[in-house]
Amino acid sequence: MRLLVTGGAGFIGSNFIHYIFNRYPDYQITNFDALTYAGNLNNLIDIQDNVNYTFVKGDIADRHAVDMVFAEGDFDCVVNFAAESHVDRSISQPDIFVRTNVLGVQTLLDAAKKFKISKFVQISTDEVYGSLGATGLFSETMPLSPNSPYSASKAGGDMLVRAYYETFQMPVCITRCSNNYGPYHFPEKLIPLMIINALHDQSLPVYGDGLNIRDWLYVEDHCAAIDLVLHKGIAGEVYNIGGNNEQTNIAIVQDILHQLGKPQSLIQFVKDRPGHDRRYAIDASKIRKELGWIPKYEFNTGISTTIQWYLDNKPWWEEIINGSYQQYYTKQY
Ligand code: NAD
Ligand code: TDX
Repeated sequence: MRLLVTGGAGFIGSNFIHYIFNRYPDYQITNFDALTYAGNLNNLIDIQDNVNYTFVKGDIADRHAVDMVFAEGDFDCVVNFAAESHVDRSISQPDIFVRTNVLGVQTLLDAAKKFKISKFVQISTDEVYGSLGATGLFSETMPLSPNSPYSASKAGGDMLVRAYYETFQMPVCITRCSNNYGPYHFPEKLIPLMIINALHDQSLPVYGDGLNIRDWLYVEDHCAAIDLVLHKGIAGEVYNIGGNNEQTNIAIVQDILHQLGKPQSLIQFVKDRPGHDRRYAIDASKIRKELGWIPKYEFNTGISTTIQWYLDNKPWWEEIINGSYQQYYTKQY
């Protein structure tokens, strides 16, 4: 298999490349990534010299660069992780989200069509469905109702993938996963931010009342689901992915402080995120039944493993928080 992974230097993409290498050591992987602030080749340092791994720096919205990588790669399949992924940044700077998450997807689809790719997997998100009330779950047949510029741009990408299936019969699948956590998670996101702030005895900024709910999944379980969709997913189908693990933000933050032996007084309630979705919860019965996906990690195990990873990999996150990310974070508060 010759596989193109776009956005492979980010959080989930780099975990996915590791996952695929462990499971299919003979696969040839090309990682095409623009190396934005979120892209980090240190995530892949252990495989950078592997003969079956190639890194190409490039932008998915740059047609020339995309055509070049497809022409050289002779790929069988594409998995697209490349995206602007942080909701807060989409509120202050929506333009780049539309460029990458909509135009970038269309550019990749055109190349996949031209080079007759046999499977294109678009990595989307549960956020395209909008926000839930106290009950109910997101199912694949629900109308899309995105509330942030991030989720609206992801929904735009999904609509193009759908349209290329309907119009050109392209072999595409879409996955919509809930919140991931685990190694290599960029420290602007809730869980790594809270771990790192706690380790520095800095305040932990909880938006609003802290009672917003997310459905958390350990990243390796997400990778296993994508593996199944890549190999067995039916063209034109959407697969929801989630671990039935709803948590309020405040419960997660309290747990992190408890596990690190830090005082709960570090919690600071701050101004709410505009348009903050109240609750996400996934019905993943389709991928469980049709593709046989079973998540392996309980939240208790996954969160402890994640906290330990941040304790063991201080140089990885120190390099990030000492760089340009610091300017963004200082501007936030
Ligand atoms: P991330 O921000 O950690 O990584 C994104 C990667 O894409 C980075 O390596 C970045 O350099 C690259 N990239 C950005 N713009 C690019 C462009 N124009 N061209 C090429 N590369 C570009 O994101 P993540 O958390 O790993 O998310 C990966 C995908 O999974 C995204 O599509 C996201 O919408 C989706 N997703 C994320 C979560 C989550 O909880 N993190 C949940 C569900 C779905
Ligand atoms: O400092 C914070 N304080 C806080 O209370 C941050 C960064 C977040 N939060 C809250 C907002 C959310 O309710 O925690 C929750 C999780 O926030 P994020 O980590 O920013 O994730 P979220 O907005 O839920 O989106 C994530 O999951 C779906 C990813 O960033 C998306 O890329 C993915 O599609």
